[in-house]
Amino acid sequence: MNAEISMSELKNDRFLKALLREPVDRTPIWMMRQAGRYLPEYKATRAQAGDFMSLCMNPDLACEVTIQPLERFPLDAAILFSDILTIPDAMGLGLYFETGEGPCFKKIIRTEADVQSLNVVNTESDLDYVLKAVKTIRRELNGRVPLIGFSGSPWTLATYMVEGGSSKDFRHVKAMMYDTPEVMHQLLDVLAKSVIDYLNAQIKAGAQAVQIFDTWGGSLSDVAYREFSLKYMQQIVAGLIREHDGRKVPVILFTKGGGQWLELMADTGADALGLDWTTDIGSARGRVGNRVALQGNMDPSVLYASPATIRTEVKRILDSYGQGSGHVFNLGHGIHQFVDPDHAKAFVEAVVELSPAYHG
Ligand code: 1CP
Repeated sequence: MNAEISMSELKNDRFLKALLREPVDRTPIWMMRQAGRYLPEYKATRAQAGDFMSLCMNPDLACEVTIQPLERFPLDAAILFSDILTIPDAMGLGLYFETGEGPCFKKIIRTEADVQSLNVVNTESDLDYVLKAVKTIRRELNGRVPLIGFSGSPWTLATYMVEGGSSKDFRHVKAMMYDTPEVMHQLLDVLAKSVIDYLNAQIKAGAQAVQIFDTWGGSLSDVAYREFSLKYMQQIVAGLIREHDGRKVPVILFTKGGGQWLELMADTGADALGLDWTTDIGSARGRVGNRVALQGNMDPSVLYASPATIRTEVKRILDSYGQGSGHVFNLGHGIHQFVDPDHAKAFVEAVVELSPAYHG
């Protein structure tokens, strides 16, 4: 009974259908980092919150910024406003953001003793602000579009925890991985357990699909990717709730720079794979198309070009994927902060206008 009520409540489900490769009237679209600094209204709400973490921890304001891009563009999904680094923060690392710089941690993880000193995360209490945001957003969306929950992959989270913030060369985390692989595995194991718990809690709170962001998996060698990133994402996929409230909860895996591992990623049992722009989506479909849906994959920098060029590139990607369901349009990575919102609009509208020809 519950199931029927929530299914009928969803007014636009083409995103969930495409992830399961079910027929749709047109290709659904959302944008990675669709709530963010390219939107003046986001900057205003963030200023009102004081800083980035206060924005994440305030469910009403987090809800407000989640919905902002939906008010501007005809998007087919909302993504929870939060960050992947909430888990390391809950483990006791003390996350903070210096203005104009990336994320930083007060405590850094480098040794076995450091790994053992990590707090065991209790999602319901330590990350309850995230679950409250999920519930608030679901209520406010009122079935308009589905809500995506997310987490970082264990490897990607580990890069920030060991480096102490963003990194270009991953020197400390890679030294740890090569010199003391057993310590690296201990860390990844704790992270994988926390991610499973965290995503399942988001699903129970109302997330209708989940995405695992493996932003830095592409920095690894082939062998290292399998052992230190893929293996843990596979554990996570196996541990997730796959059906809730009478509907499947699709899982999307996104490894940036992961084009060479698509078959292995499909083997994890995920429903969909996120593609960055370096892989041709048509070839990717040829390799894995019967097993998973594909999400992507326009180069975010195309949004710096004119609306006419953006439209041409959208058409090229739709042609490359070809006829039929199983494609969720997106950027190959997050939208850049200096993009003109009118160009983002031209992008979304091009997908809405051009994609019906590829269905039905
Ligand atoms: O100044 C600000 O307002 C902070 C900028 C910002 C934003 C808008 C950060 C700090 N996080 C976020 C929100 C966010 N982060 C979302 C929800 C917004 C949406 O999609 O609409 C999501 C899904 C993330 C995920 C995230 N955080 C990832 C994975 C996705 C990706 O882009 O690869 C990563 C790597 C992070 C870490 C992080 N948090 C913030 C920044 C600037 C970064 C990246 C730092 C780096 O490049 O190393």
